Amino acid sequence: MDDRMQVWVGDITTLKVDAIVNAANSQLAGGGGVDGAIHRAAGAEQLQAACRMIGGCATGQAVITPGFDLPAKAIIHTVGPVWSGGQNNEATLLRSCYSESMTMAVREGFRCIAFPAISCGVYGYPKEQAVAIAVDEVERCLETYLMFKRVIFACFDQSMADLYNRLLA
Ligand code: AR6
Repeated sequence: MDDRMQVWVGDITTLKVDAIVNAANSQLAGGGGVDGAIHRAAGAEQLQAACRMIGGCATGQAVITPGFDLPAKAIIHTVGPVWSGGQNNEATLLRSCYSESMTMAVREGFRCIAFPAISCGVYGYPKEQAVAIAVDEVERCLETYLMFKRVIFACFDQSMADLYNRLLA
């Protein structure tokens, strides 16, 4: 496994990295979960204004805003698929969230970014499957993007971190 991938347990909004990735909704309207935490920590009004300027983001795509009050320079907002049984292109769309976010980071010259477990909360993606896609796709991107120093999988709890650690071991 590529040792540039790391697992970390805690609140992603505290990370001083080039960019943190947000598990957003397609309206970029803010919400609960990690999205809510990011909006609060970045400064809800200013982040919402930036999101309104962009307008929206399709599932599997990524857009970028400044990090505002966050320690991170930028926020890459990506929209994960809602799990609806697995026959509705969920895996391809989730994979795309990771590759589009990595591509966006490279375009910005970023070297260090952090991902939450996209779609693993409200959107109901089976966690083991989601984690396998996350690790596989990030590893694939890192093979191409040699300039990356670190990709952090930020987990809210230890049980999620265990799923990543099992794959990265
Ligand atoms: N730091 C790191 N991880 C977190 C944090 C945090 N501060 N808070 C939650 N998580 P979710 P989704 C974890 O529901 O499933 C929102 O309302 C959480 O434990 O945030 O992609 C949006 O607006 C879980 O493992 O995102 C969308 O409508 C993971 O982050 C919708 O939820 C993702 O859970 C997106 O749903």
